[in-house]
Amino acid sequence: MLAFHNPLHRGHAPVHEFFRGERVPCFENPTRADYVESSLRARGHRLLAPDADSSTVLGQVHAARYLAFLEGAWQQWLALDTANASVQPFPSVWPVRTLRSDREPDNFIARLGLYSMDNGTPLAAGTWAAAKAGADAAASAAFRVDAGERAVFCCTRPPGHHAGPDFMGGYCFLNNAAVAAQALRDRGADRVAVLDVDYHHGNGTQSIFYGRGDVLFVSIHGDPRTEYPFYLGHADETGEGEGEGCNLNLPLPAGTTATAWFAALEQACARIARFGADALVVSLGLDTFEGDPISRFALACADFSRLGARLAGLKLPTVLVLEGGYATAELGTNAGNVLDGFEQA
Ligand code: OKP
Ligand code: ZN
Repeated sequence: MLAFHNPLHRGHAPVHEFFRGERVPCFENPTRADYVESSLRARGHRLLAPDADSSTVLGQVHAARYLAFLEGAWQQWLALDTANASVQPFPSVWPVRTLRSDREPDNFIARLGLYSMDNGTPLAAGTWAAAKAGADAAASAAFRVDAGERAVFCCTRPPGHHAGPDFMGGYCFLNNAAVAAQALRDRGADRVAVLDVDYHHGNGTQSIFYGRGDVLFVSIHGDPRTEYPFYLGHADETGEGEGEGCNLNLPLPAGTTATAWFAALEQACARIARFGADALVVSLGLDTFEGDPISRFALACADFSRLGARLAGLKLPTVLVLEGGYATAELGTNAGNVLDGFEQA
């Protein structure tokens, strides 16, 4: 399968995140992409550098003031203190209910809170460049599929599906799946389906398309009553306005194993078929794997081949975008199994 990699992903390498009050090494780190890339090369897949500029599409899925903040954030952090080059900024205050989010404070940390949903999404020197190159990879994949390629994989990090119209969160900055879906719409697909199979609900993608009837969002994920992102992803979220009925959440309890998970996948596929999509974008999180250190489903390596085959069965031009997956040593195997399962179906 043709794949785009992200030549700048390594510049996004924050050192630590918070976990139960302690600082721990980042789960979302550059070795993830290394494992996936080397597995794909070993299995004979082609890896190209992005050849499209996602700027226009980014302006359609994210707010201009959020993009401007993200692009300049590291420089503004350094401007506070040159010693900040080796320190990670974290938000410490957020505009929750009753507080105003329409005005940007001057204070950098206050603006970081305005544009963040959590304190688990650290910035590094190369974050903007990495996230932008990842969005370029997603746009490149969409353009290839529009030009007739059956399926294209986007092997990129940081992930994107928690990033909403105007905020970062859950290790995500720019919503790569939304970029791919919007790029497909711009190139003439009348209806696009986004299927999110990451363990965590893709709150950002849902929010970006919630009021739209031209993009269906379907997600299978850990029940937000117990799992991140907690505040979105329930079954009663069905879309609004033009988008009413074009959002389907299939939350499953922690501990779910293959039988129940693939039953939910059948429901998802039935909804996508009924929608009459012209193209499919898959938010391919691999953290449903039984060995994942921060997730609680139990798919085995072989289940990812079955997933790939089922996705191919939808018979739609398909962009697959890497999201989560933190059992790094097995990440290459699981990504490769999806791609090979897809191609051998
Ligand atoms: C991103 B993706 C523990 C951090 C957990 C949230 C998980 C983000 C998952 N301090 N952070 O959907 O795989
Ligand atoms: Zn995830």
